[in-house]
Amino acid sequence: MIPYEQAVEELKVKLRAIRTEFRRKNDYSPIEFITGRVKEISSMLEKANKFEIPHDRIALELEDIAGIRIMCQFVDDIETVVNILRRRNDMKILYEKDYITNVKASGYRSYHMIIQYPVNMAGGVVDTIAEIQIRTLAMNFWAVTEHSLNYKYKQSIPPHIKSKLKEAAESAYQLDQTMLDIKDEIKDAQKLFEVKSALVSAIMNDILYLMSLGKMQEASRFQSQLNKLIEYGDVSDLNQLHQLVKKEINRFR
Ligand code: 0O2
Ligand code: 0O2
Repeated sequence: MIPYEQAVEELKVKLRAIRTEFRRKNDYSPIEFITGRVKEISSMLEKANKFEIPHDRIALELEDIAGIRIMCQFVDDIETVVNILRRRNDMKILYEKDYITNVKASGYRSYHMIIQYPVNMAGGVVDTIAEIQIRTLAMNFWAVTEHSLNYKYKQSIPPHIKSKLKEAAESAYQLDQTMLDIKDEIKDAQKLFEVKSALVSAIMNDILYLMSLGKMQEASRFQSQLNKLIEYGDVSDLNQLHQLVKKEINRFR
């Protein structure tokens, strides 16, 4: 399992870096969060038995031993993420499955990319296969819930629960559509939050610098102004305070 564990760990780090990159630029990130796992042995054996895969061929035929899940806030973020992944040169996309256009009979929606990912082991490069599932938070909520019911009922969920689940899948899809309608509004609010928190960090850094110059009184005055603005101020108030702190630093430098 070592190459698969390595693949999952590397992919999580690399894909989380995409989110960090967007956020550092105070930009909206199409990725909300990422999880990853190596398939449980019991789950591998169950799948091998279902598809009559001989145990010595499991590593070759099961494509989701290494699994990565990327969660997005909005349906159209999925396409953005897919395009980002298609452009990467550290993985090779073998094929894609679009269960968003082609909803599964269960109600399952998600976009899957099966990739080949090389892992550098002590003895050389090992090509692993991994499955990347890309879905919205609503699709994920539904899939995780349905998955646990499948586990409980050993794949045969009673018909009345099955039909409730299909209804819930449609509601989740409707929720995604409604959220898409107000996406710009939500994105603006989130961007504003990023800009404000970047400004607060910059002011805090400058206040600490003033302290390091021994200007405790000035620093404490700015600190109490900042405390008020964190609660009630807007971006322009914070900008003004930032300019004042910088001016003060220049005076003492
Ligand atoms: P942050 O800053 O919260 O994004 P590991 O690599 O060991 O750290 P592992 O074992 O894969 O991570 O953890 P897990 O439980 O799969 O979760 C991975 C990340 O997804 C964690 O964040 C969780 O906080 C985040 N996460 C899980 N569920 C949700 C959810 O429902 N909503 C949101 N927004 N995040 C969730 P990080 O990467 O540790 O840091
Ligand atoms: P786990 O526990 O998530 O690892 P299949 O023919 O559907 O049995 P196949 O051909 O390998 O499976 O590929 P598919 O359909 O793309 O499914 C791969 C994975 O997608 C599944 O892994 C699930 O994680 C997810 N998935 C597919 N269909 C459903 C569904 O109806 N409900 C939920 N909740 N998840 C689904 P595993 O192996 O089932 O399990």
